[in-house]
Amino acid sequence: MRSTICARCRPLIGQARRQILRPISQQQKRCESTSSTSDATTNDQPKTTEKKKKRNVVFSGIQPTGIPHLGNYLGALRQWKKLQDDVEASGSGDKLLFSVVDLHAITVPQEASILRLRRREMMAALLAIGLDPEKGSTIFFQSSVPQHTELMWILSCTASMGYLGRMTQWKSKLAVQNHATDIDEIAMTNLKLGLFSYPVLQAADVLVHRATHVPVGEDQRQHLEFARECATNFNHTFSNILVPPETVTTPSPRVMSLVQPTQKMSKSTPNHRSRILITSTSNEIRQRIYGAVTDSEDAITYEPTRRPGVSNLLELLSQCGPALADGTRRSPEELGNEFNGRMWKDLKNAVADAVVAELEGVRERYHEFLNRKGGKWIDEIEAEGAEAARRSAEATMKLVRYAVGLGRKS
Ligand code: AQP
Repeated sequence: MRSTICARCRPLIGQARRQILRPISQQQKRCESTSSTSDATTNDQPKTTEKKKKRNVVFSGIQPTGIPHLGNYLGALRQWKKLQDDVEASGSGDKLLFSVVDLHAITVPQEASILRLRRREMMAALLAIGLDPEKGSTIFFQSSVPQHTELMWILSCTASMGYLGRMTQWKSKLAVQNHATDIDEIAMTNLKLGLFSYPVLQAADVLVHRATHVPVGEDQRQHLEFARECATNFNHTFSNILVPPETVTTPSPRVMSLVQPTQKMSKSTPNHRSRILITSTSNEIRQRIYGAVTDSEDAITYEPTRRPGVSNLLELLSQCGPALADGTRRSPEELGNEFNGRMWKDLKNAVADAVVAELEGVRERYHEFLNRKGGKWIDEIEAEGAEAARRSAEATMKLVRYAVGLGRKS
């Protein structure tokens, strides 16, 4: 597979190392000392020596609910690619698992033919941003690895309904107030078991591979805390098998909708003008940025609470604009000061140029990958990833089944 690291991305790699992998290496010692089973290398290979270096295992997922947008890219996918670059450069042998979490997607209604299409599109998108099985990333559909749902069931048998009831995600998907205690009957009827128990499946996704690190957006922190709780409960009840994962939050902020900047940019929001897709053309990107809702004030300032629209543009410029010589980025506050007193069109032009440059080549690679070998290439890549992921998950499940009393020692 050809190299997909564009010249613009290269200076960012060093920065990603500092921002993301520092916490991983700092935490590694702790993982080694607290868990006798966190070594993913030994999950599917015989142990040769106790002193063998423990490998980190990174797991993250994305729902196939549409082509990823700039928020998914800056909040997750770009970090995944940087982790891959770092693992490749350091030769650490850390294991990287990235899943298209299709079982999570069906917690809200999906049309079967569209979901089939979107799963493939998401695979093509992940490859187009530079994830590459030949560089150490295992990419697979969650539904191709039945061990995820098997572990989910086992964890469900000890997961507390009270804890799940306090989770915010199902409430926001049903438009129920976060603080609501007395949820009415209509909301309860609309609340499907799958949506309510979504965090248990998310916990299983991570725990079944004994992931040590999970890069997620801020909004997923609560679910990761729950996953840690599931692991600890299981280990206390049965045997010390599961690894409470560390959360690695991405340095990128939430990217907001371009038409309703108090809402996050989202794949499933009906208004297409609210988002920039990673496959948008340069013209589309420019149109979306020029049409972005700001406010009626003349000055350009960074004030996320009072002025979410202009602040979102300054964040995008900070994230997508060129990195400084030392690899750091100019802060949105600093950019706000620089653009204050200048015209709106100056800021919007600068943001559009930066986003176009950041996504350069992604669209072309996406279409090429989607159609390679008449569409079969994507299936082949997924099949290989799924096989590797099944091996990783089965190694854990053998231990789990035995600990619970469901399987024989092997
Ligand atoms: N607007 C955002 N800004 C920064 N990060 C974001 N993420 C999502 N939206 C933003 C991060 O993308 C990763 C994958 O997300 P997901 O597809 O699994 O679920 P989501 O958070 O529900 O994303 P969407 O785009 O809003 O999808 P729909 O519309 O289907 O619900 C996560 O790490 C997330 O934090």
